[in-house]
Amino acid sequence: MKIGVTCYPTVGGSGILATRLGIEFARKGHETHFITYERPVAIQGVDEPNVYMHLVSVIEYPLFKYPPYTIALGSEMTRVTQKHDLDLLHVHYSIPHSTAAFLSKQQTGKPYVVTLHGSDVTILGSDPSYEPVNTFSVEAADAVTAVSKFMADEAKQNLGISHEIRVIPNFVDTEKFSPASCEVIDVKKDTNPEIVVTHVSNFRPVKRIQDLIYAMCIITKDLPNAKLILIGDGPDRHKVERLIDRMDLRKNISLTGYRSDVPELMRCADALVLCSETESAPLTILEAMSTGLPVVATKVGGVPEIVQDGKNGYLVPVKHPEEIAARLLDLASDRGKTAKMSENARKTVLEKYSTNKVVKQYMDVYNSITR
Ligand code: GMT
Repeated sequence: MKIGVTCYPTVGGSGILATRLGIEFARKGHETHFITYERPVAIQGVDEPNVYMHLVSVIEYPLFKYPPYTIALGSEMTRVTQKHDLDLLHVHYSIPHSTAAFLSKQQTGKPYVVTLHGSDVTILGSDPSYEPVNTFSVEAADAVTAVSKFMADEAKQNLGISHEIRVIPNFVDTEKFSPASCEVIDVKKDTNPEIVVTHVSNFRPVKRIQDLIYAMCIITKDLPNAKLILIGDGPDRHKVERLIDRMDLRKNISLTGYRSDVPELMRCADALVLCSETESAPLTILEAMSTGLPVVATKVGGVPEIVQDGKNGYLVPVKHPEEIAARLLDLASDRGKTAKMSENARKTVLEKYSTNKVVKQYMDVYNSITR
C-alpha cells in the first residue's frame, strides 16, 4: 500500500505521532510519502527505506497578506497522489489538512483519513473562523479517528460531527523507552536526592509548569535535596526560570532544553509530572510509563483513559500544586507502593500502547477504506 501523510512537521505531538506511524508503516514494506512544509523533526538526520518527502512550496505575492497554504498543500497532495499512485491520504490534525485532502480527493478520487489530535477540536475547531469548512471536511472523510475517547466525544459535542469516529490511542516505542538504571553522569553525581522528578514538554502556557515549580517549593521543605529535571523548551521558559529564581530553587531544578536522550534521562527519574490544563493523549505520559515511571498528572481530557489513580500513577485536579506535592511526597515515602506503581505503569503500556498493537489498528482503518 502507498500512503500520503500530512502533519505539522516541527511542533507538537501530533507531528511526532504522524511521523512515527508513517515510518512504522514503511518498515512493514509499504510506502510512506510525507507531504509537509518542512522535513518532520522526528525524521531529521535519519534515512528510512520506503519513506519519501515532498515539501509544499507556498508562493509569496504582494497581494497576499496570508499566502493560501491550504491550496498549496492540496495541490501537492494531488500531484503526489497521481504521480506515485497513492492509495490514500492520512492527515493528522484536521485544520487545515482535512480541507486540503478533501479538495485533492475531488481531483484524484482517492480516500482520506483524518486523525483528530487536540486543539483542532477543543479550541480552534469550533471557532467561527474555521468551523463550517473544517467540520465539513472532517465529515466528508472516508475515515475519522481520534487519539482518545475524550477527543471523539468532544468532536461530536463541540463540532457536531456525526461521522463514526474510531478511537486509536497514541503509541510508544517500548524498547527505546524501557526501564534500566540511570547512566547520565550529571544526574548520577547529584547530591543524593530523596526523589527525582521529571517533566517533558514544549513549555506552552497550557502545560502550567508554574504549578510544578510551586509543588517543588512545597516538597523541598521536607525533602531538601529533591530534584526536578525540566526537559524541553518553549514560550514559557523565561517565566519558569524567573519563578525558579524567585523561589530560590536553582539547586533543585535544572532545565535541560531539548534533548535527544530523553529515554536515558527518564531512567534517572522516580516520577514524571504533567500538570496541563487540557490534554487529549499526551505522548510524554506514555513514554514515562513505558520507562516504568509512575506519573502524577492532572485529571483532564484523555489523561484518565491512561492513568488509573493509585494504580499506575496519580490523578490530581488542575491548578492545585499542593495536590501534586502531596502525591510526590507519597511516592518518596512509600517506596514499596512506588515500585508496584512503576510495574503497573510499564504493564499498562505493554498491554495497550505498544507500537505494534496500535499500528495494526491504523492498518485496519486503511484496509477498510481501500478495499
Ligand atoms: O492540540 C494541540 O494544541 C497540539 C497537539 C500537538 O500537535 O501536539 O497536541 C495534541 O495532540 C498530541 C498528539 O496526539 C497529544 O499528545 C496532546 O495531548 C494534544 N494536546 C492537547 O490536547 C492540548
